[in-house]
Amino acid sequence: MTSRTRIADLSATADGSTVTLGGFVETVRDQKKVQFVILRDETGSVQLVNPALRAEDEGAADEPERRSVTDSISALTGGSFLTVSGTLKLDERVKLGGLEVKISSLEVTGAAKEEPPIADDSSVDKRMDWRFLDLRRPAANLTFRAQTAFEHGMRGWFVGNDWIEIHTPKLMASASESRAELFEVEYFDTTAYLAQSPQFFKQMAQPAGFGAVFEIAPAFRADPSFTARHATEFTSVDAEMSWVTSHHDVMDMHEAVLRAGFDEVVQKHGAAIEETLELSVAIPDAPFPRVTLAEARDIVAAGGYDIPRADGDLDPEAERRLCAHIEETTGHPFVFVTDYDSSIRPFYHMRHEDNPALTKSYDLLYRGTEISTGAQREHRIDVLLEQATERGMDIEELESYLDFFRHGVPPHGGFGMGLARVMMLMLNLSSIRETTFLFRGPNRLTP
Ligand code: AMO
Repeated sequence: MTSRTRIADLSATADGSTVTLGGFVETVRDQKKVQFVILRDETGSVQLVNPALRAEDEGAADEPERRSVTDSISALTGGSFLTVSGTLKLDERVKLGGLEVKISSLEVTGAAKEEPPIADDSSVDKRMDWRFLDLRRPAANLTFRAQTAFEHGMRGWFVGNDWIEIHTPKLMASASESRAELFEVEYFDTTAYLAQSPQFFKQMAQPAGFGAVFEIAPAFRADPSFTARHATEFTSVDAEMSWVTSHHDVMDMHEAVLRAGFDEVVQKHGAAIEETLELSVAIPDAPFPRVTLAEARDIVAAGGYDIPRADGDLDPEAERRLCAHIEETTGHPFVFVTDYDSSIRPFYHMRHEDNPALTKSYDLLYRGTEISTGAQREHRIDVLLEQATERGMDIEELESYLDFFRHGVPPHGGFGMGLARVMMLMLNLSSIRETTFLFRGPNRLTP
């Protein structure tokens, strides 16, 4: 293992120390009297300096070494990985962090054979073609650090509250959500489907007596959309817990999980996000605003917008308008929209006792975009069967799911949330392509 100092740790290292760094070349300035290299590692960047040999240096013991450093720098290609040793000099005049390293030895450990094919202003598609180089951008690096903290904060909440983490199969015998968005996979002499959601399996943990479970894992949707918020493969954060009395219990839990995630991001990276992305991330206040779908429709209509969808669901424009209204009136960037019509919700959502036309469900919107769906589930087998039949579901195909409800199951509910969507909105980025490590869409399967 190469022993090296991470660039972020240089500022806490004593002036005059000998340090070894490892990173990639961001820029080279090869001047007559002095050479400068900006080296970046996963924590930051630093200026390396190599003064030119002077007449009086000739014949000195270190002359061959210094000559070789100079020649190596002259031949450097942008993007090459280097190991560099040198003397740390704290110098306030240096723009980059007030320090620089005077090179004593340099090894090109991973040479770039060509200059980088992309620049910061390349198109998103081109950047995605060269994603491993695109990810070298400090903002991209920070995005995934923030995501790590966000997941860590949420996982910390789940584990701290004694939840069980599960890993459910991504190969399934039947659809769990709409059949329209299903990927089929040849599976020996039969057909399997890629899981659209861990919905059935996280619910199965309830009759298993697990109490409360979560999963952060891939989900697949054969959705041909090219929007900023759709992928064919995405990371879904799923939670499901027993003993809920309504979808409001699920929302209480959901906002606590989110706040724990945000808390971790703010603590670990709030300052860096402010500096690099020029935005301030705040922990959202609880409780988050909650409006019913009927109220949401009224709010949007009062703002002069006619929702074009025949089924009465909010379209993306209505979601944007609703969020803008909530933000304006409450200052809150999130809003739960509750009590969706039964006709536009999956068969497994529980309906209101006193009004079966409405479900005990919600969508969570953040800055104008849906990030999550949640609900109390129907756990009474006779009612569930009725709802599935009413929907024209293939009951035979559902048998193994329906079995979960025939041997005793507590009331339960949960949510599924797209990780990349939350990160996109939190960091004010334009697309989930920016917050997905390797994006998968209808015409993207590489790299
Ligand atoms: P739903 O289908 O609404 O609900 O999905 C939940 C959340 O997953 C994210 N998401 C997507 N992200 C990127 N690309 C996609 N194609 C995509 N599709 C969905 C969104 C969405 O809000 N089983 C239910 C959840 C539950 O009730 O527990 C479900 O999957 O952020």
